[in-house]
This record gives sequence, structure tokens and C-alpha cells, in this order.
Amino acid sequence: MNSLQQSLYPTWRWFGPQDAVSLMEIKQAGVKGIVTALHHIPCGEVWSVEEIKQRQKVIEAVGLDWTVVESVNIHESIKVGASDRDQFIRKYQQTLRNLAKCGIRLVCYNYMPVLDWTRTQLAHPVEDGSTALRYDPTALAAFELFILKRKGAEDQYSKEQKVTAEKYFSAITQAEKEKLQQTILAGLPGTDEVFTPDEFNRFLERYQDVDAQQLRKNLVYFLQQIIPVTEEVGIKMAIHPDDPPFPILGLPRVVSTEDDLQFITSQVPSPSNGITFCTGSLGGRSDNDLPGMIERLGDKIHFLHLRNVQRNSDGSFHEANHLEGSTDMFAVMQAVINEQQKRINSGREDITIPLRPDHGHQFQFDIDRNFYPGYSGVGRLRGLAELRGLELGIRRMMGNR
Ligand code: DNO
Repeated sequence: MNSLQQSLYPTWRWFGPQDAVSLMEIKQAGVKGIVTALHHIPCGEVWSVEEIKQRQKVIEAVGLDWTVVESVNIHESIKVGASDRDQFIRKYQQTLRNLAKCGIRLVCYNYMPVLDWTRTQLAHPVEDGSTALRYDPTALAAFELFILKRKGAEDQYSKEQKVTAEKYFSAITQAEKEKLQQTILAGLPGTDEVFTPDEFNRFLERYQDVDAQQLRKNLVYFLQQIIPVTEEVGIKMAIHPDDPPFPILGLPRVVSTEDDLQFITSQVPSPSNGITFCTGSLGGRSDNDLPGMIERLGDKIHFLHLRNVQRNSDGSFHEANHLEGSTDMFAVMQAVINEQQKRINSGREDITIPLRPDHGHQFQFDIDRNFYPGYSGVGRLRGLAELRGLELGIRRMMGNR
């Protein structure tokens, strides 16, 4: 086996032709595979073979391949278990069949109610003058107590927390309040839509009777219908963890911990029912032992998102450079290489796990370009370069070329 086959497969998230980073730039960053989705197709609708092929052609024209779909999003009716869910499950199955027809065999998806990843600040300045995404529970509390005025939010905070949130809220300007609202209510990645508080409250109403247990049941139901199809057509599913990895805005979250991932993969056991191991999302909790999780869940990992977060004592965190922050990236990478070795020893074929540098900082280099939050050019390029260097160093050190 040559070294490329053994090394991780470098990939990059690209949002399609309107992305500020071009495919040629991505290729020159050392990338082999593209991670993308048909963001223009509304959630719940079927992706036709023609549309998939058209996008694939654009990617292949520069010598890259479409390695991973991120994401085929799950319709809210499936998550809440509504009476029309089967119709959306059938469409999801059809999309999977169509992807397989085009030779695309890895699908990342998440199961977060209503929102995808959530931050309270998109341009938090760090020491070197670059900016990073940040999550601050006080800002979130202020948003839901005083802007969204969510029913029931009052009861979820202690008196002290409410006082802190109130102080924060009265100290920020009107423009900052609007920015906070926009940041939290941004819709799915790859779109520019932002929910209004009223729209968002209507979405929340759909979850009135959906607690964590019910949400889990609805996920298992979905997987029971999906996994047999993926086995038939040769697709692997890789669930992405919640970000942040705990319930927010009164919504349950059930893909946040090792127990959650064990539960999901064991309920519908199949090599097709796997995980996107995102160190940035899972790293938002100090009780997630990331290297240990890779050791124990490793055989289920189909896709890697590597990024770091700096957790602070007040419960806030910001995204650190890839090799800095609260996660020991050396230990993570070592655990990943150990997992590859196990796969080689057991005769598995999927050794070259795709890896993408997840978010990056916005550096001076890129200041005039309009990126999707977190998806900068040079910030991610730096992340990928550092991760590949780390990988090579560890691989050589372990005598594994
Ligand atoms: C954050 C990403 C997420 C992820 C989706 C997967 O940037 O890791 O948006 O792509 O949640 O479905």
C-alpha cells in the first residue's frame, strides 16, 4: 500500500459555484476531495441524478472528486415525527439512490432540531488580530429572554443567570442586539436565510411534545428506513454531532456525547450507520474524552472534521487555531492513526478516512472576501497544512509510512 492510500484523505467544504473560494484554489491547498451539497434544493426535496451529475462535472473538471455529501438535511417533520414524515423519508431514500448512481458513497448529516450549528458571535477578535466564531451562554440567555421572549425560557435560568443576562443586554447597543439575533437565527449553512423571531417561535412550537426520548425514537425510526437502502446501494451515513453539544433554546439535542453515539450506532447496527467525528463540536464539552472516543467508536468513524475550541470557565468557547485550544490535537491524530492501523490489520478497505479542516479564522489575507462564517480561505488552508504536518510527523514516528 502506498503512503497516500494510508494517509487521511484531504478534503475541503465548498459551497458551490458561488463560494468565495474557487476549486482551483482548493486544489492548490493540497486537497483531493470536495465536500459539498446541492444547497439550492430545498430541504426535503429529491436531488435528481441530473443535478448531482452537473455539480459533479464541475468538480471533476479541475481534477478533484466529490468525496462526501455534507449534508442531505433531514426535514423537520422527520425529527418531530409528524404524520407526513414517511413521505420525506421516501424522498430521502430516493436522493440516496440517486447519489449512489453517480458513485457518491458517503453522506454526512446532522440531527439538530431547527438550527444547525449555533454561535453568538461570528467575528470574535483573538490576540493575533484575526477573528473567530464564539459561543457565549450569557448572550444566548439574553437573546432568548429579551429578544425571542421564548415561552418557558424564564424557568430555565437561575436568578443569578438572569441578572447577568440582563446586565449584558443593557450594556450592548441596538445594532449589537440586531447582530446577535441575526447570528443565532441564521438558517442552514450554504444559505443566506435568517429566521425572524416569530418564524422561529413557530418552529419551536412543533417541538412542544418532543423531548429527548421522543427525538431519539424518531431518529431510530428514520435510520430503520434509511440504513437498509444505504446497504443496498453501498452508501455510508455519517451523523454529525450537535454544535454546541448540549440542549439550547429549550430544544433537546441527542447527538452530543459518547453515550449518544453508542446508542445511535447500536440501535441500527450496520457498517453503513456511522459517524462524522467532529472534534470542534464534541470538544464544546469538557466531559467528552475525544481520543478515548476515537479509540472506542473508531470503527464507526467514516469522516473526520478536525478543529479546536478554547473552552472558558464561564461556559463560553471560541474556535481556536487547529493545533491550539482545549483539544489535544496530537492525541486525537494519534488515535486516528491507531484506528487506521486496526483497519489495516483487520482487512478493512476504508483506510483512507476523509478529513477536512473544519472552520478557520478569518485572517488579514482574506479580509476583503465574503466567506460563509467559519469557512475562510487562508484560515482553513493553515488548518489543513498544520493537520497534515502533524499527521505525517506522527505517522513517521510510529514507523508507519
Ligand atoms: C459546521 C459544520 C456543520 C455541519 C452540519 C452537518 O460548520 O460542521 O454545519 O456541516 O451540521 O450536517
